Amino acid sequence: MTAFLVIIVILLFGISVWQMNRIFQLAKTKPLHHPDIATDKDNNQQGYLMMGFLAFIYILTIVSFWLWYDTLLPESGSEHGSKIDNLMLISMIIIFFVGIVTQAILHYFAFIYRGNKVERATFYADNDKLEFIWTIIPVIVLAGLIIYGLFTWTDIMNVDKDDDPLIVELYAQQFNWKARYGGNDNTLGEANVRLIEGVNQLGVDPADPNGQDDKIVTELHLPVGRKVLIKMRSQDVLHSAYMPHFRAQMNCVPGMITQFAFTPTITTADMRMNDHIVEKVANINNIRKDKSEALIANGEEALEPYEFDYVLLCNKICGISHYNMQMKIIVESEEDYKAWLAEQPTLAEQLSK
Ligand SMILES: [Cu+2]
Repeated sequence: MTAFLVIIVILLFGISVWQMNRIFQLAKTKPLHHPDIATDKDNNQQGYLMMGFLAFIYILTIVSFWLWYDTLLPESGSEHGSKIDNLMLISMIIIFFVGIVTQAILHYFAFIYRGNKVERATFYADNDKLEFIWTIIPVIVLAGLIIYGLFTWTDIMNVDKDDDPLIVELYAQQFNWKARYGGNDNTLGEANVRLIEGVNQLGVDPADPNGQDDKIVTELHLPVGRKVLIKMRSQDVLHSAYMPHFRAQMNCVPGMITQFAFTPTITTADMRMNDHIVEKVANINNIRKDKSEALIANGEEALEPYEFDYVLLCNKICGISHYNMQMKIIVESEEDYKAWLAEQPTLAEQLSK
């Protein structure tokens, strides 16, 4: 693979040197009938190629939507998610509308005003009215989008203390996640990387009474319908806690605590029955089935069938195993959540072992 890439790079470098040489040759003044001077036939050909390219990018866009539309995320599993989805949808509609119209105009003008031997281009310095129009329209549209985005952002990021959110810490390290619950008092004990020792892998201060009942786990369980305030720390490098199904993402920065709050609205069990998810899972399992057949033919074990789960991923390229830095998230009823949490040992219990 590396050798292949090296060959490609050398080849492209050679082509660019050759092309640059051609540009220098063309830049030299030549007599009117020199073969390097474009004829009407060349201009026509370039003009039609422009229109052909316009058709190509439109067809490519339509085919991409057709083939990969179903790889988009399913319905959001959090309360604020629909606001992000709306913001995204409106931005995309504007981008696509502007893109489609300006590309059409750009290519059409290149085609209709392609060079020919008899006509000369008009020298046209400027037009204040036109420039005013194409400046003011983007200003208004962009200002509208930015203001709408800022309102959405503050709406999502403001945590109302009266909501009594469940406090959970997400702790990032190369290359795994750990979660820490505040225990019965829903308060996390102070922590610092300098206090990491033995089983106390998150550096929770043993002298802080709030930390005694903290619970450290490797799977995130959340009760449906309750706001959760996630506090993030990183042990080593920049990571990013990314929960695509909840439309939530926040950087984890060594030396500081960042936070994000959201309310899960759909349990894992309900999400598994969502039509879009059912279709995705079936698709993945079809691919797995084909792979399994190849594996069995090689005398290896077949792949397990895939089942949907919410997932926490790392969205910052943080090192060699970044791609595998993930944690399962389970959204369940309040009772199931409480039963699960009761089974987890507290930090005091872990430390005394
Ligand atoms: Cu990471």
